[in-house]
Amino acid sequence: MLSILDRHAIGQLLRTKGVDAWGVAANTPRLPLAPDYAIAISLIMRVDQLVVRGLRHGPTEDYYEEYLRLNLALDDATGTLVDVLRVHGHAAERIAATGADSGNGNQPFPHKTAATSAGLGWIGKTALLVSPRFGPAVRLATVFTDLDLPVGDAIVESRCEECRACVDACPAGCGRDVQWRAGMARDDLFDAAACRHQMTLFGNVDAQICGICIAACPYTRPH
Ligand code: B12
Repeated sequence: MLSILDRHAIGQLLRTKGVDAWGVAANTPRLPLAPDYAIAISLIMRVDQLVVRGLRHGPTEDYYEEYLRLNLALDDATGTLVDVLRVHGHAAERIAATGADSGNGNQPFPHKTAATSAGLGWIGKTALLVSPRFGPAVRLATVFTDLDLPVGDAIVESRCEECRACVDACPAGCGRDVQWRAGMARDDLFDAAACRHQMTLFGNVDAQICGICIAACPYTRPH
């Protein structure tokens, strides 16, 4: 049991849970679709690099396994963090890695909103969170709480500049080659319906996933 719950203690806890990066965002004023807590903690787990390399032409079984593994690991990390926050007398609620169980009807809180607001990255040209350390090869989850923590500097615009690697790689042409700014409507950036349809076309994996845009990003490659 952690005796003092501060940024350092939370960092230690999250490391033991396999979290690769995390940050804190202010949730006042309330972020779109967010529950009513002052603080959002954004968690990142990196997708295995070897698995990402196999994604250049479409999804693989290995990627699907990794996707499931990361969703479970993220949900374990957020579940533990919520438990620890509550034991210390704080209100806390987690948003699951995937699915629509945020308590906001059918629309989940978008994890990317907390991640950019915490300064963990920006939104790229195919609407993914691009971490400067890991590229878009990450999965995300979020915990909301009333614990007072120092917040990160929000990133409010894209750093992709002229790069259009993900736009050119996408077989469905989902990216519109637009530079993201915080608050921009997703449709101005990205065609989610075309992405969703494309994911039904891959016959080799029994799941609706893709990942070509993740593999295409120069930030994904090890440097
Ligand atoms: C529904 C869904 C889909 C749908 C729709 C995609 C979409 N972009 O909306 C479909 C089925 C098409 C899809 C596809 C994929 N998805 Co998906 N999906 C989700 C899910 C469950 C909900 C997303 C949603 O509906 N959001 C509503 C829209 C409006 O928001 P958004 O586009 O997600 O995010 C916007 C806001 O965050 C806003 N924003 C960002 N910063 C800020 C700051 C401020 C202040 C404001 C106001 C707004 C703002 O800009 C973002 C971009 O438009 C999330 C999990 C979650 N709860 O976030 C995963 C999630 C977005 N998916 C993810 C992934 C990886 C994928 C796929 C690669 C599939 C795969 N695993 O193979 C593809 C690629 C899609 C792509 N290039 O964007 C990851 C993204 C990781 C990352 N690096 O960004 C998520 C976060 C899951 C996770 N736990 O990691 N997905």
